[in-house]
Amino acid sequence: MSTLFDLSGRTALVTGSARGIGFALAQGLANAGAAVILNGTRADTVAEAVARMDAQGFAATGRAFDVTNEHAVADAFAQWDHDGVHIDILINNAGIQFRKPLVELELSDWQRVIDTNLTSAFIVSKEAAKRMIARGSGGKIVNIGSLTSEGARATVGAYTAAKGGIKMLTRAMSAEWAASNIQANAIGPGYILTDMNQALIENAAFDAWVKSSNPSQRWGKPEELVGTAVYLSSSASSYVNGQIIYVDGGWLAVL
Ligand code: GCO
Repeated sequence: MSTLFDLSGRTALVTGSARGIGFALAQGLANAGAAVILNGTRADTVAEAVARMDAQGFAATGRAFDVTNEHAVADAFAQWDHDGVHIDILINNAGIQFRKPLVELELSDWQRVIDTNLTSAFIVSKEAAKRMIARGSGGKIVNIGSLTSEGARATVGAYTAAKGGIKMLTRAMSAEWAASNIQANAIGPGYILTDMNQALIENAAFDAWVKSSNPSQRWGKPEELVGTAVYLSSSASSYVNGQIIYVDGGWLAVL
């Protein structure tokens, strides 16, 4: 049973992993034995995160690049090719939130959210999958969705469209890549205690809504997503494809 979830000998790239959910997932995959590559847009925050991982005894490296820029992504993979680094597990976690009613939303803000939360998963997964297929080694792709992959909330329209797209892009990846032994799945976090949600956490009415809307009656913690991420990154999910697993305290299960 222990080998079923063992990630030893595998290399995992986690996008947007200098903090928050991404950093928690990076820690969890490293704890399961993976050699983890952290990513973010800023070299200083990536370096700080790598240092934190090192201090915990985890095998981690980092590479700062913009996951919305196909040339930057191609350059990153070319460097890994040169260094003999093979990405076996890709966690597409990079994401931003931008809260504004649709009628007030600038196209530039819409595009930035779509690019970061959805298009980046296409760009990075394309480079990773091309190599997994060429190596004949298969691989794991785990996309990070949201409750908004299923339902909408006012003022987060661009985010909702992107996360809905993540659910269907995950299925599209399965349709094309499952035959190459690549399992593409998604995790749909509920409301998690992260910096991105700080304004919501501090809003008494929103906090009460979150706690009354899920039967666990609380916010989730980033580390509570790790088990599902390790499962979907491991041999334990070798026949699971195109799924989105909601880690939401039961939110979507109840009326
Ligand atoms: C919001 C939040 C949500 C959560 C999460 C819920 O403004 O409603 O940011 O989007 O982050 O995605 O699953």
